[in-house]
Amino acid sequence: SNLGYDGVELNIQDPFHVNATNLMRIIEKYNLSVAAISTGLSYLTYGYSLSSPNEELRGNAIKFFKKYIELSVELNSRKVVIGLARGKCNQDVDCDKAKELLRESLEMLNDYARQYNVILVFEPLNRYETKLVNRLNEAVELIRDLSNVRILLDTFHALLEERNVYDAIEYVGPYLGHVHVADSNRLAPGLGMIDWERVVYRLLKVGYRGYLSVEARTEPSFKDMLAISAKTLKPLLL
Ligand code: LER
Ligand code: MN
Repeated sequence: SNLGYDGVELNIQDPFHVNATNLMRIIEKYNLSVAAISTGLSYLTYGYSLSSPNEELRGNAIKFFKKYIELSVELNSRKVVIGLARGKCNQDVDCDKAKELLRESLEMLNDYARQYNVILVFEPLNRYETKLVNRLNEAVELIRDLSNVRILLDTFHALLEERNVYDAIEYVGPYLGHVHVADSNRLAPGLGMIDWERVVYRLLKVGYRGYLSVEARTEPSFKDMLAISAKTLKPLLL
């Protein structure tokens, strides 16, 4: 908060083991809000994925996401990220089948999110992290008829997968629910090749008024990364 941030995105491994009241007290003490809850650690730690062919793992992923949705209300965020927890596909797990299962899970969670007035934000990830939904148009196809699922655009992933990150913002504008920012090398915005003035211009053009959630490598240090990101982005937002 000293560096000028308004919020924090929380990466929560297990939503059943969080003291929301305590957490909220700490966050408010620093005058911050919860920008979103990210969920990838649940997949990395327990293997729970929304597209898993293993019913038990998929069922646990759904249980976790229902709890993430409830937690996002308690933390006054109402935004839950679906990134790595969508799962993966490869030679063993057929991509079309995985996509079908993912879609089923999304429909179920969409209904649950609607009851709680929460938005799920689905994040296309680059091909080196998963083969299951890399591009924005694929993601839009998947979620366009779901009332409570929107797209999370991560500038780093978009740079690797889209023809042009600036046009991509404009394309996804009508579905945009959240934004992760990192530069072309995943360092802090300002330390790579992305033109941040153009990014912000397009975001404003499509009417995006949400958070720019910094998700960059903590180099040269966590604090420096945050300071550099703020120095690059804040002047563009005033
Ligand atoms: C999550 O938001 C993300 O961008 C992934 O690259 C994490 O592995
Ligand atoms: Mn991201």
